[in-house]
Amino acid sequence: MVALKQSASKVVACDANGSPFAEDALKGLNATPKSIPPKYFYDDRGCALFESITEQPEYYLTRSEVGILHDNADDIAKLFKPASTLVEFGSGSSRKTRILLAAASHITSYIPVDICGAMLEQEAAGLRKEFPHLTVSPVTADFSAPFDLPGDTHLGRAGFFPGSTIGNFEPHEAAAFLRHVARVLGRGAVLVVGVDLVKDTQILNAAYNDAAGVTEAFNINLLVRMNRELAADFKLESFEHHAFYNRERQRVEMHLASSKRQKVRVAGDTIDFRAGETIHTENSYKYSVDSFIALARGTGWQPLANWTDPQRFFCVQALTYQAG
Ligand code: AVI
Repeated sequence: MVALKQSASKVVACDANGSPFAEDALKGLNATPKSIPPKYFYDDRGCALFESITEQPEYYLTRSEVGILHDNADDIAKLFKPASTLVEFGSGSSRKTRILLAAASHITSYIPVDICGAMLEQEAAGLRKEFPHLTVSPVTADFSAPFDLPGDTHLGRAGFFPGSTIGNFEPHEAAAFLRHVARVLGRGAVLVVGVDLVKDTQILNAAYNDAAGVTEAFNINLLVRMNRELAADFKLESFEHHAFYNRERQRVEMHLASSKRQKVRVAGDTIDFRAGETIHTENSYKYSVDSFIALARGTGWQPLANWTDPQRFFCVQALTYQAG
């Protein structure tokens, strides 16, 4: 389905020939306009750069969401049924989950789902020590594709999808993802989801153009990765990081712009670039509280509550699924 971040997970390393990465890159680079799915940002270096982005002063998203979770953890915890199972879609380091688990001791089972099995096991071991009453059952899987929940989780199921990763889906893909979550969790489920909000263009542009150049390095790392894994010969100095808010589409777009006319070899193919032509590498959709609720309602989820930070930069939404 969609170009997803897969949290801090690492995309499996690929050979240049016939690999999903080679196939997706060539498909995108031979299309007009050119694009590459953003899931390919997240090799080891990309994961580390993303962690660093979340610490940049301009990147308000993580700070705002963590603040909201801290300030409202008790209210969020009240929405979970006794002996609930919490399923996290794309758990990464489970940092934000710890805030919920600490406030909700009646969550007795936690299922982190992530494509990166090694990180899952490491995090699971830490969580078992920190929360001895908690059964931690990691599932190594692509969280946007069907997967089976382990164990007996019928008592109460809750989902957690923080980080505004939902914003990296096209809106119709976000709707498909919410339907998928409903299928995984079932009737009566609660879903807590982090959503970045529409705001002043300058604040959005700054968040994706931090002064330290970390987001730029994150974007350029896609070329580094293609050079290494797809036998490509991108000259890094002839591509520029472009990130800007597209007000009409309510999304921040990231591109890599070719500063000149050039040819690049990628996985045995030759790709022509015009001067100024870009590779579209990511969309990050921004919602209003109400537009996200409308999207969720359209997929059968009903709003239970929502919380924003004092600046109304970010929103944590709680939804329930009673249909089906
Ligand atoms: C993972 N995702 C929500 C981030 C975002 O803000 O769209 C990825 C990112 N791209 C550039 N900076 C951060």
